[in-house]
Amino acid sequence: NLFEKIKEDVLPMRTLMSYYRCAIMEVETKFRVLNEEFSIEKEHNPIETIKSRLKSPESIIKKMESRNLPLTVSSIEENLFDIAGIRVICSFQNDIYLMAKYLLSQDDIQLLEIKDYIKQPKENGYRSLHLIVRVPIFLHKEKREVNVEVQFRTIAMDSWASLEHKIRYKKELDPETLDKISASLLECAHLSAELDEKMQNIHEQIAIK
Ligand code: 0O2
Repeated sequence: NLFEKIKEDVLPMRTLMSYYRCAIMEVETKFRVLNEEFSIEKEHNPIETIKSRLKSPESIIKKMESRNLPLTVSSIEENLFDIAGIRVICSFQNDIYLMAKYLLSQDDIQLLEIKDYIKQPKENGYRSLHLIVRVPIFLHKEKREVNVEVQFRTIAMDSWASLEHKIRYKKELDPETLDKISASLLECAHLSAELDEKMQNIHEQIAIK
């Protein structure tokens, strides 16, 4: 059991992971509610899919070790902000900002950090809107605030990121091939940004007011 590497009883770590699972449920529900409301009021589903993931014990330990942080439950809780991750795949780019705005306007949500890789894409072409939020979970004896990372992407941004992610872990590629692939990926990122913009424009033209 990997959790045994953590210098405490295994139970506190299991409990912490369970808090993150609960926080994922809370935030997912918030998005489902918003999508439901929009589908009735605006006849439009801003959210295509919601994908959630809990960071694996292997990745938690790897990240803590790479940062030379102590492997304790409290240090994990204080230093890692992406243990609970939610990816919201939106139909259009405007929906991303709308969903982010409505999430952040809820009075139980606290914003810790925002990274807008749509307005300022990463050098490799990566686009996405990242938020770190704190959300309360209600347990039988207490209320706990839990950190959740939310990544908003369009379908085009998401398929680009999945492909790039796969390539990043292909260690057997030689540097020359990797350079060519990276250049080609960057071109794809530009094309996908153009596609998102054009689709957004068409949607605005046909939108039911
Ligand atoms: P996984 O497996 O998705 O969890 P940090 O999270 O603190 O280590 P940073 O750079 O401060 O790193 O966070 P940032 O920029 O918010 O990015 C974190 C997550 O965004 C990554 O998590 C990816 O999910 C995604 N991401 C960021 N940049 C890229 C990119 O260039 N390509 C792809 N495909 N995804 C990216 P993890 O932990 O790397 O991976």
